This record gives sequence, C-alpha cells and structure tokens, in this order.
Amino acid sequence: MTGHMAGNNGLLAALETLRRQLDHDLFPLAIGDVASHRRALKELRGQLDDYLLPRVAAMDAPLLAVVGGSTGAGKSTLVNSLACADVAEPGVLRPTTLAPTLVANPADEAWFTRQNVLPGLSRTTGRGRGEPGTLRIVTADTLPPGLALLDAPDIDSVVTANREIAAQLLAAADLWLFVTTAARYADEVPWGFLRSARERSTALAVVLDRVPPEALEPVTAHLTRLLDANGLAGTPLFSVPEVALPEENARLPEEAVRAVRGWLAEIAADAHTRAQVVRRTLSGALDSIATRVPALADEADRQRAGVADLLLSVESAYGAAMATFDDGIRDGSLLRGEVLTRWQDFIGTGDLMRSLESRIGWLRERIVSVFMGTPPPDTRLKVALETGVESLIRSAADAAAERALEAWSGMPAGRDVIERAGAVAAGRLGRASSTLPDRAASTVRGWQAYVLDLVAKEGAEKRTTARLASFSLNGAGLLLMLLVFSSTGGLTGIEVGIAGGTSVLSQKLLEAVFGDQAVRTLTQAARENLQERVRALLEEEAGRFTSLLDGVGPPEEISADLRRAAQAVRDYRGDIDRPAPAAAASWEVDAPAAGGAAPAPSYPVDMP
Ligand SMILES: Nc1nc2c(ncn2[C@@H]2O[C@H](COP(=O)(O)OP(=O)(O)OP(=O)(O)O)[C@@H](O)[C@H]2O)c(=O)[nH]1
Ligand SMILES: [Mg+2]
Repeated sequence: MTGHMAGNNGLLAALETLRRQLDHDLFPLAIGDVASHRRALKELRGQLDDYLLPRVAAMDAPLLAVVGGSTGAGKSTLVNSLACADVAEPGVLRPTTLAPTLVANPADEAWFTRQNVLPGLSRTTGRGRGEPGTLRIVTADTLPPGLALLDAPDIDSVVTANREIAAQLLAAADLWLFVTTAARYADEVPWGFLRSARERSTALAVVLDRVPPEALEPVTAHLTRLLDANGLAGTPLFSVPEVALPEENARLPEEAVRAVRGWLAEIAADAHTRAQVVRRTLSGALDSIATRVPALADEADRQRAGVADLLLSVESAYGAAMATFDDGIRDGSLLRGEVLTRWQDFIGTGDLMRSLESRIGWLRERIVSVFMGTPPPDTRLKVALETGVESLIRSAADAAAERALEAWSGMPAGRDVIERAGAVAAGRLGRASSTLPDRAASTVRGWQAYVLDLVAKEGAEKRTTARLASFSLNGAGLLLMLLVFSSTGGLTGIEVGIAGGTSVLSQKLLEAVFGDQAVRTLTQAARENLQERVRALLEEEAGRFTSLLDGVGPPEEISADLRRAAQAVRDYRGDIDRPAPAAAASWEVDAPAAGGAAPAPSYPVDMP
C-alpha cells in the first residue's frame, strides 16, 4: 500500500514489532492452563495477520462484514438475498457451508484477492462451495462498493474446523452480522461469540432470521432483553421473516431483507460512516492488546520460571548425590570389606595395627620393607579401592537419576519434557547412563594417577633425607588414598574401630615419612581432586536432564519486549483517529459510491 494514511506508520510499526515477538514459542511446557494460553497466542497472531495489520495499513480499504451464526440459521441464503445474486450455496444438509465465500463489488475485488485480509487463506474464484482452507471470492455488482459480505461456516456445528474458521473470520471482521433464529437465539455458543464482540467492541448487528410471524413480537422482545442483559444494549437488531420459498435454496423476497440491506447500503455509501465502523472495531481490537499481551507475557514468565524449577530439581538431585558421595568417602565405609582385607594383606598382618601406637619406630623399618618388597600386594589393594570408589560413584549417579526423574515426573512441565524425550529415553533417564561405569573407572584411575603424582612431588622435596631414598611411591600413594576415605583424614582426630584403625595406621605411616603438616595438605588436595572429578562426572550425568531443556522456554527478554510492544501499540493507538489526508480519501473506490447523497445512518454513531 502506498500513500495511505501515512499518519498510521507509528502504529503499524508497533504492530509489526509485536507480531514478530509473537513468533516465539512462548508456551512450550505444560504449565498452568497451557492449552488456553496457546490458543490465546494463536488467536492474537491470527488477528494481527488477518485483520489488524492489513486494516491499519489501509484504513480506507473496503469494509468486511462477516455473516456468522448457527448452522441452518439461513446465513448463506441471507448473503445471497442481500447481494441479490446466487453467490453463496445454501443447503438442507447441516452444516452446508464449509469454506467461506466473500462477495464484493467488482471495484473492491482487488483488495480482497490480494492477500491483505486473511492472508492465510488461499483465494479461489468461480462457482461451487470452495475447499476448506480457502477463501472463495466472487463479485456481484448488485452489492454496493465499499462493503463486502462474507458467508462464514457455522459457529456451533459438529465440524470443529468450521467452528475454528468461523472464529478466525469473525476476528477479521470490521462488522459482524450475527444471524440467529427463533429456535436458536438463546443457545450458549452464539452468546459466547456475542460477549466476545462486546469485550472487543466489535461493530455488531444481530439478524433474527426465519422468524414465524406469530413469534416475531415475543422473540424480538426477549432477544432485546437478552442483548441488554449481556451488555449489548443498542445493538441494531433486524428480523427476517420465515417465508415460503418458491424453490429449494432460493433467495428471499426483496422486502424480507430490505431493512438489513438498506442499513448496510448506508454504511457502504458514506466514507465517513465506514471509517467510523472501522475505527470502532479497530479500537476495540487495539485496546484488547493492552490486556491480552501482558497476560501472555505473564504466562511466558511462568514458563521461564517453570524451566528454572526443572533445572533446580535436577541440580538438587545431583547436589544430593554429590553430598552422598562426599559422606561415602569420609565415613570410612570404603575401608571395610575387600579394601580392608587387601589392606591387611598389604601391610602384612592384622597384629600390626594393634601394636602400632607404641611401635612407630619399628613401623618405619616395616614401611621401608613393605615399599621395597616385590611383588607388592599393592595392586590388589589399588583395585579394591578403585572398585569401592567406582561403586560409590555409580550408586550416587543412580540415586540422582532416580530422584531427578521422580521430581520431573511430579511436575506437569517435567512430564511434558520427559514425554517428548520418548519412552525409551525416559526409561534410561531413571538410572545412571550406560557409559557411567566406564567413565567412573577412568575417573578413579585418573585420580589415582593424580595422587601418585602428588606423592611423587612431595617425595622429591624430601629426597634429601636418606630415609626416603628408597621410598615407594605406589605404597605412599595408596596410604594417601586410604586417608582420603576416612573422616579423620589427618584432620579430625582418631577414630575407633577397624576402619578407623586402618586410617590411623595410614596416617601414622605417612606422617612418619612426610611429616604431619604435609600429610594434612596432601590428604586435602587428594580429596578435593577426587571430589572435583566426581562432580564433573555427575554434572555430565545431570546434563542428560538439563540438555532436554536446551532452547526450551521463551527467551529471557521476551516478556519485557512483549510488554514494551503492547505499550507502543497503546502509545500510537491515537493514530487511527486522525482524519485521512484529503488526497487519500477512499480505497480505490471512485467517486460514485462515496457520493454523500445517502443520509448517514444512525449506526454506529449512536452506539453506546
Ligand atoms: N422456507 C424457507 N427456507 C429458508 C429460509 N431461510 C433459509 N431457508 C432454507 O434453510 C436451509 C438452510 O439455509 P442456509 O442459508 O444454507 O443456512 P446456513 O446458515 O448458511 O447454514 P450453514 O451453512 O450450515 O451454516 C436452506 O435449505 C434454505 O433454503 C426461509 O426464510 N424460508
Ligand atoms: Mg451456509
């Protein structure tokens, strides 16, 4: 569109910005009433595309009056009768109309055939009922220019697609011509639509169709009361009598639709009146953005909070696993069973421990001989330790996986993510990953290498002493590992019991070699290194959960952007009230139709 209503550029840009932000997947997770939020988002996108953007871009484009209502109410018949042409297809089967037909004066055809309004519907022309998903456009020069009629599918039949397209079409309308009958006027579904017309201040007229003569007065009175009660007082109400038709699906006699036809013609004839109808519906739709968009932004925030909750529950499951592992390496439980047996083999005899306290001097000799002895039983002790630590890691990872899966299963959003991952993946999630045993083994071996290296460096510093010249690194390394697995750790005093004895012995032995301060430092370094490695491993494990949330949830700044965009629409809302520049008075409609001869209709000027 060129040159139309340049005064709208600010509003148009604000709407375009808003529209772009609505492309984000704002509600990926099952949080709250997500289905209705998704629907609201879809509706808003639809209304921007179908109506707001094209309308604001061309305020003087012809009016679109959508004829909507219950199936069999006589909509298609009414459209034909109003257009004085057989354009729509009425029928006896319910529902008859499956695809919308738009009838326009030939002068307005171009506006509707170009994908301005309702761009998602591909255009068809010619006769027939049209395919669902299309918009059939026909012309009739018996219809005045400036106002097109759209025969919509019904709003309440069993055909879901009909109801959806009807809602979409009504959201794209400048004016609703709502058709009901004496039999249907109190139904719930139509009133749902009428109330939404009220909420959005859509320009509306109601046609009570097919009224038996005797019902005309009471039904009109009751319907008027219902309109009042529903906040729609003052809505133009027309009645069309049920007439005997000369043949099936014929048009109604002219006098039956004269009032409606005259009213529409008046609106069509006057550019000023058309503009008022357009502005009324447009303002309502624009105003609704001020509440609909922030509501979506709130829900987008809840989605992001939901993602954060899911991440937090994984973090806490794996944090707890890490704590369990920490306890497991400190509480001495590793120093029982196989490790203890191997330790006893390694050190030679169980008696040794008992005599340890008083015989530290003797012990020193013993160390040297143990460390020099070949082949050392230290390999078996090393393996036993390895196995012990590995199984500690595995059980921590299993517990964390189970806990995280359980936490997610307890949240709708979590169930949603798990479901999307697929049943097989979900089954695996509840346990440590299949590669964990291998990775745990190499983690422990890596740590053991680190400990040996640590001891070697410490030993190198002490090498000056002849006592350590022949010191066995492997032996010292093993002792240090054992120290790591006891709560005493060289730091918290002497434990009782066999496990404690093991660590006390280790500690004494090492202190004899390196000195007690060095042993404290070495133990701490060794323990921290193991914790770091295991933490990294568990983080990888947690990644199986957290990676499912990668890119899920709306981007961080989207809510603020949405609110800003809604505010911008509000700021520029006044654009639509500016009078059109004189040079761009009317949408490709040349003078005759817009000649101001016809008296201006009272509607919508008098509307409340
Ligand atoms: N006798 C008589 N029949 C009418 C009148 N108005 C409509 N009909 C018939 O009622 C049937 C339904 O009318 P339609 O115009 O197809 O109704 P509709 O609202 O378009 O229905 P859907 O497309 O299913 O939503 C048709 O067979 C019409 O010929 C009337 O005033 N008198
Ligand atoms: Mg129909």
